[in-house]
Amino acid sequence: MNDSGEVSAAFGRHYEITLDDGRRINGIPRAKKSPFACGDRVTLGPFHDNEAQILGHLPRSSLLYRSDQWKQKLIAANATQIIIVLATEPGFSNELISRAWVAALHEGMRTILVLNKADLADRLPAAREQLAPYIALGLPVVELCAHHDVEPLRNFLACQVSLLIGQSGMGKSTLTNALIPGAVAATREISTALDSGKHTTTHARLYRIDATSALIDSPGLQEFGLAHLTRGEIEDGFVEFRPHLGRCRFRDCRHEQEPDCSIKAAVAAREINLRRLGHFLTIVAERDRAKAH
Ligand SMILES: Nc1nc2c(ncn2[C@@H]2O[C@H](COP(=O)(O)OP(=O)(O)OP(=O)(O)O)[C@@H](O)[C@H]2O)c(=O)[nH]1
Ligand SMILES: [Mg+2]
Ligand SMILES: [Zn+2]
Repeated sequence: MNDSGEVSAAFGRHYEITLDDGRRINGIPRAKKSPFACGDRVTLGPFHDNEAQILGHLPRSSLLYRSDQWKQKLIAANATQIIIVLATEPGFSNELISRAWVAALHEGMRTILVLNKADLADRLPAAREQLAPYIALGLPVVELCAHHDVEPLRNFLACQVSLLIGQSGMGKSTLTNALIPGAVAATREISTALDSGKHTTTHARLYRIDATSALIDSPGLQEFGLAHLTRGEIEDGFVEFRPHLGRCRFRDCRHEQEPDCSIKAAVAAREINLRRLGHFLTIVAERDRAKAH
């Protein structure tokens, strides 16, 4: 039987594999294109020193990725939930929350929001207000300060493979270091302060907590293209649309300018947030442009 292991870090062209006995080796994909992601269970060829070829991956329970018209970027495999990390400062994008949530729903993953940097008290009310539409839709929001107390999040990690995801500078790596004993993920303090526009984390890394739970820290992202999803799949990701779907006058209604559109009626009745409809229309339009190429 071949050796197997788990991808614990994805560097693009090569991977760190943690073997079942805890040893770490360097995994090299056979093809130039490397179709593996952090969290993948992989089978390995013979070892040479500390290196082995990756023969393939086992079936995945989930695969989170983003894509535009040119390429797709794997984020993590086998994660059971995403934790979208937001902060009182710098500002965050609601559209990115909607996009990540759509992607997670499509993969059958749970979504949790963390509002970090709660210590910046003067920014807290505005951030809370910005999150109100998501709270109304039932997404759990955990407010905390990664520098002082991460306990509010710990209960959410049990028996889950959790992926920390979000824009750069929100505090994903700071959270990781606080949650995982011995973790030394680089945070903004350690990387050069001059490079303020740069992402501090450059590759995804998985930290095993125990046999059934793990935490994945990932690089900050600005974009979350969903070109790989169909229009219907994107629609499914807007949970508040569900009671209204199939009730528009036209079966192929795009919920734009059509008459008797039940989604627009729901917006007028304040049952659907206008901004969320905006996110939906933007994502679908972008996806259609990508497919047209
Ligand atoms: N005031 C305050 N600052 C925080 C808190 N958590 C993190 N920070 C700071 O926010 C900055 C960014 O933190 P990182 O953990 O590097 O952010 P990241 O999300 O991992 O960023 P990328 O790796 O670039 O995606 C650092 O200067 C942290 O010290 C917090 O709870 N309160
Ligand atoms: Mg980081
Ligand atoms: Zn409609």
